[in-house]
Amino acid sequence: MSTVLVTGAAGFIGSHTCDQLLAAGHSVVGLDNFRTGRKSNLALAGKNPAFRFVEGDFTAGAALDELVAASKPEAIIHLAALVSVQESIQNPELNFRLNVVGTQIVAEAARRNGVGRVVFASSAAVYGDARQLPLSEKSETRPISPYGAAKLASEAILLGHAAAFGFTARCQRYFNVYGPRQDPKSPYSGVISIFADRLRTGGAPKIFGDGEQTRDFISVRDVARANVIAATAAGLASGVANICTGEATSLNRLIEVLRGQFAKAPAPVYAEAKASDIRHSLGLPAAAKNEFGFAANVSLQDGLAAMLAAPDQV
Ligand code: UD2
Repeated sequence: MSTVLVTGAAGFIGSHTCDQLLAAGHSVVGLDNFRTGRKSNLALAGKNPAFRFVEGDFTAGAALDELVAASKPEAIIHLAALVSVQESIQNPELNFRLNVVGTQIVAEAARRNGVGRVVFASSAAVYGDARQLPLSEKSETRPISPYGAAKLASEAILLGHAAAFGFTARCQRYFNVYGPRQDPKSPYSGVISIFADRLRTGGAPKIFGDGEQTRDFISVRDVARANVIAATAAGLASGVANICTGEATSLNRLIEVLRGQFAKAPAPVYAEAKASDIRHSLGLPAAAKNEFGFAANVSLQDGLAAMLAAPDQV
């Protein structure tokens, strides 16, 4: 069993990753400054004696280095980030500090303390508005936001460090992640958490456009499992992999599944399409399968049911 340090432990993906690491018998050191993470997300992890939580801003001073030196993790899962694409456009400087400088600090802490592996929360945003689908890791990367650019730069920083200093870096390009604990309140929240929240409170979901746009929606449970495997499976080489299902789902189909689970759910209303929207996004999941044996296995029905049953729970 390993000790794993998780940055951004109180976040949506971070807290599920901690829960699954603990369930698999690993020790976890969780770090978060609650900028966007929430204490309540760690309710389950906090009950486990193998979980230790440290509150703090890892981009300040030598805090991360000291924590890594003291806790001697075999792996770091680096999920702490400025998570909103819109916020990166409004505040590119902050995006640079949290999402690029932050990664450099993690890479250096790994090098100085001989950490064997770093797993990084990258994003399909590195591809930008792709012309050819499905997206493979060999597809062209053309970010169209400071957020996407920072994720791509972070991949390069970690892969370069890993090659030069002899550790393994795994960059996980998450597609559209959904599930319990995703905050529906922000206007930039993922569409599934917004729709689920509307239906739960008896409101009609609003679809921008004709509803035929598609996304590759992946359950946070699958994403957390991909993180655990990438951090703890023996003998992995460095690399980049899409974390996706390989299945395209339209918003109309999504609504159909959601309404199937809410007897009295109102029909959606259609509004003007957003000019900034991309029409389709779809990933090829082969690399994660070939390189570390990960394949998504939570169906959209099951993933949505889990989210609707207990939006704040595991
Ligand atoms: C992600 C980013 C977005 C932008 C985009 C670039 C998030 C949450 N969103 O958007 O900021 O960078 O990638 O590719 O990180 N929709 C509705 N009704 C709603 C909410 C959304 O119809 O109430 C539509 C939305 O217009 C889009 C689809 O649902 O067509 C998916 O939206 P999303 O924000 O969940 O994800 P995405 O990939 O468009």
